[in-house]
Amino acid sequence: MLSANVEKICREIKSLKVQGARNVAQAAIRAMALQAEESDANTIPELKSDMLVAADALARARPTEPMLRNSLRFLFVEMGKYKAKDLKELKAILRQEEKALLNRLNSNSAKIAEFGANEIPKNAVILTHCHSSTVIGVLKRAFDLGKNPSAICLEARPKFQGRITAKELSGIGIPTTLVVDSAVGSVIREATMVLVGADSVLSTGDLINKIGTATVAQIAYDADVPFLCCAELYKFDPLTLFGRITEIEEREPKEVADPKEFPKVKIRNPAFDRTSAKHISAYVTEKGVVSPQSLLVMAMEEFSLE
Ligand code: RUB
Repeated sequence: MLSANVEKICREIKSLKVQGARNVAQAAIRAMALQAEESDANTIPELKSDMLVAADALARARPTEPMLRNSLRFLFVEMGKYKAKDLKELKAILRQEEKALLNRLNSNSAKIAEFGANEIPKNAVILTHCHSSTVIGVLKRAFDLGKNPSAICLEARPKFQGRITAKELSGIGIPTTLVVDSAVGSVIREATMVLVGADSVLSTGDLINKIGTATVAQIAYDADVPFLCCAELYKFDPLTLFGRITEIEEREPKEVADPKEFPKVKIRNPAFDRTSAKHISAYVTEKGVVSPQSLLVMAMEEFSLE
């Protein structure tokens, strides 16, 4: 049975109270440990079945998030390596694996921050879209290294996550400008480079990220402004190697406008879009800065698919 706390975390992920691929994956990893603690299972098979129910509910909370699915899969693979003698031992193993995985994600994030900051020239103007904790980490590191970056944030309609980015960056001390999404064409030539995060990276090297990212990339490409995506390998969706079509999450129309005010209008709210690899200058990963084509090779190693 799903624990009440895990149900709450699923609701928070669905409602975007917890947002951004990394934050969602971290919340899901913690939720799995909570499920184990709060389960009323009496046997190991019962507990494992509860864990599967929790994993399924968490994965469904945001369908466009391979980092979430890869993290859950990793926990099950690790759990399968041990032969726990009783429930107490299995729960202890889970707690240990939860901590190990969270530490690993933090260490990946620090490596991306280092590699990304190296790519940023002094006094650069970085244009960014939506809210990516990974991009914030890169900019903070560049700031700490004395590179004096400044930022232009697109606000990311309809949920305005770009405003969170603007608040966080200005809070660090980075000079920050906030503009509406449709201003991207007007400000792109003021930018030294574009940095965005990733929800999913496909076997083609294409990127799935917040709606509007594909347009930003196209505009950056036409203006000759480098477009970099900061993403750890856990964002790679291995199922796309086998022909899986990435499902783009369609969220509630009311996030865009009140349907009662538009009775004869169909309101749509696709949350993400697909940026072609040809518009992506490079991916900044925990293993270094690579072309979209090389990312596949590294991801295959990571997932032992070679
Ligand atoms: C957030 C978004 C972010 C990625 C990467 O969308 O598109 O760019 O999730 O974030 P939403 P991070 O607000 O709909 O979740 O780098 O923190 O993983």
